[in-house]
Amino acid sequence: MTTMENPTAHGSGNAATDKFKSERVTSDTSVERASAIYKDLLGALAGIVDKHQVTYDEYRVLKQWLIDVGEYGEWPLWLDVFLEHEIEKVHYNRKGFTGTKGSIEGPYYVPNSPKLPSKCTMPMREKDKVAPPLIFKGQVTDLEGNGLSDATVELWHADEEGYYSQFAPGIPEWNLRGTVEVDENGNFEITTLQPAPYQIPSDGPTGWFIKSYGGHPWRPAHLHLMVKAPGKRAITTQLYFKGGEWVEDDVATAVKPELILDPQPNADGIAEVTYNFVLDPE
Ligand code: MBD
Ligand code: FE
Repeated sequence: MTTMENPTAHGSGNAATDKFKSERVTSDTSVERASAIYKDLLGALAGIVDKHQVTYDEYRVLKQWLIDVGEYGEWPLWLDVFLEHEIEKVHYNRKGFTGTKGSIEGPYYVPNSPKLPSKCTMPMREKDKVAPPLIFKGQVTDLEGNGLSDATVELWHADEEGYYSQFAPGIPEWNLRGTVEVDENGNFEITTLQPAPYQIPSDGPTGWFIKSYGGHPWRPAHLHLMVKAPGKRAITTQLYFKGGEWVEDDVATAVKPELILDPQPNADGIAEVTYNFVLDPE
């Protein structure tokens, strides 16, 4: 974990890279499949170089930038912003899901967050409460609508400044992270904060990349979720807010219309929304 005074691209990037590296990943890809993928990958690159008559200066800038992305630890960030949504789409279609739609995990998930009861308040600091509260409730069910009593709803999101605990300095380890254990009918009621739009750090190579093509670095305000139950396919998803800034133009291309919430004030004037999760069988 990186310890630094101020949040920087370097700091959050390296924290995300360290987190990812802590688990060595593998895939059972065959030699034949690897060969076919590499051939198409290199063919696509060759086609781009030829189509745009890429110069030696541009090639050297690319080489420098690739080195910088690694040194800033920003591969998890860049890949999850610009590529993960395509992987998620293929995953969703190949598996034939019919339950709740998924979305990208992003670089800031941490497993094993503290368990919370079905009716709970997310761990937060006094200062986080400048953001308006949000009551987020619902039920986890199977495809037939039966409540799943053993389900868990893992929730993580940024604070009012757009920082995620464990990826920016000075935030309690599990701030705005928790694993909610639903009640005997699969219900949960979580009090948290309304997140703000998220800006990709602009002081690192992912930010430079966005600037170089005249793009914007924003994601709409979002909640990250992982919903699991024994014998069911786990889903990783995100929820957004109707009418929110950048909902129509997410830099990470991760918004789906089925994932947009429309909270309304309850009797106490607190924004409240119900969203039910439907899990496919394994
Ligand atoms: C995020 O918070 C996020 O969700 C993604 C996908 C990329 C960068 C930051
Ligand atoms: Fe996020």
